[in-house]
Amino acid sequence: MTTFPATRPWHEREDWEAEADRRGLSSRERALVDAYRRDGFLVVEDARVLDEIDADGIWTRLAAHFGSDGSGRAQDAWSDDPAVHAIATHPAVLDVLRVLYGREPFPFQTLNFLSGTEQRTHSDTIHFSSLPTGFMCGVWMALEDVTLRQGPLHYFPGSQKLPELDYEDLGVPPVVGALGWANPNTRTSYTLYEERIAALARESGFRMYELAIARGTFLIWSANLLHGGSPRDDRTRTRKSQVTHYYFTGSVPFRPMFSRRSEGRYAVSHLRDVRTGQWIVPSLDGTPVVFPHCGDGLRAIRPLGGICHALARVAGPYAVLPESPREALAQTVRKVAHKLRR
Ligand SMILES: O=C(O)CCC(=O)C(=O)O
Repeated sequence: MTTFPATRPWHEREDWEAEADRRGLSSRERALVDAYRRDGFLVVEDARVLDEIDADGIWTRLAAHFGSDGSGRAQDAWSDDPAVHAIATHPAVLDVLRVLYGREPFPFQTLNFLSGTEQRTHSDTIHFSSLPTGFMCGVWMALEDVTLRQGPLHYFPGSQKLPELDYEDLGVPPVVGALGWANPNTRTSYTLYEERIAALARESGFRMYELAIARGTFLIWSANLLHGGSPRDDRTRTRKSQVTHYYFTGSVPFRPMFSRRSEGRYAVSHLRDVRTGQWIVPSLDGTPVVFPHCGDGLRAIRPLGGICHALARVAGPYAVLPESPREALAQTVRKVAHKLRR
C-alpha cells in the first residue's frame, strides 16, 4: 500500500516557537498560533470586515434556498453571488490562515444559513480530509449579531487533538452504493456516526462552548475540532451566517465518509478554487499524483516522478483527475498545444 507523507501543519509541531521565530511572526501572530494549537479554533474580531460587502442583500438574493421556518442552506452560492464570494476570499481571513498553516489556503465550498442549523456534533474530517492530514479548516462568519437564543454554533476546545476518526474507526458500516446524499445509505451511516460522536463528546471530558458574537466576527476551526449547531431556543429569530471550507496547497482532498482508507481506496474530490474558479491540481507536498480507478467510484492515490508535475505547472490545472502517468502527460500536452495555438 502507498505510504503518504507524515507532514502536519507547522502550528502542531512541538518546536513551534522556534519555527515561529524562523517565520518572523509578530507577537500578535504568535499569540494566535499558540491559541489555535491549544484550542483548535480562533475567534477573530475585525469590525470592518464587511464594510465593502453587501452581506445583507444575500438573504434576498438567496431567499429561494430557505424554508418559511428559516431551515435550509445555500450551497456554493459563491459562483453567482459576489458578496458570498467576497466573504469566502476575504484578505482578512486568508491572511490569518496563511499564518496558521504556512501554506496557501484556497476556499472550495460555501454554505449560507439563514437560521441556526441544529446540526449534531461532528468533525469536518468525516466530510473533508486531506493527505497529508490536517490541511483543511472551516471559517464561520456571523452575518448578524448572534445571541445564545438563536441556535448558536457550539464547539469543544481541545477536541482537535483526538485521533481523526472515520467510519471504520467508529464501527459504522461503509456506505454501499452511490457516493452522495441522494443515496439513503449515506444518511443511515451518518446518523450512526453522529450517535458515536455524541457518545465520544460526552465521555471525552471536553467542555462544550457556544458562540455569541457580533456581526463580522469569524471563527476558524481546525479540521478535526468537534462542533455543531445548538437548538434554536427562539425559533422566530434568524441566525445569518456563512461557513466557508478551505484546503491548503500541496494536499490531496478526499471525503472520508465514502472512502475505505484501510483498503487504500479514496473518494477523491476534484475541486475548484473559489478565488479563481479554476480546478486545483492536488499534490502530496508538491509531488504530483495520479488516481487509478479501483471500483465503486473510488480511486487509489499514487505519487509520481517530478516531470509530470513540472509540466502540469506550465500547462495549468487538470480538467479531470488523471488516472495514470500517461493520462497526466496526455492532458498536459493537450493543454500546452491548445495554449500554443491561441
Ligand atoms: O452553523 C452551524 O450551526 C453549524 C455549521 C457546521 O457545523 C458546519 O458547517 O460544519
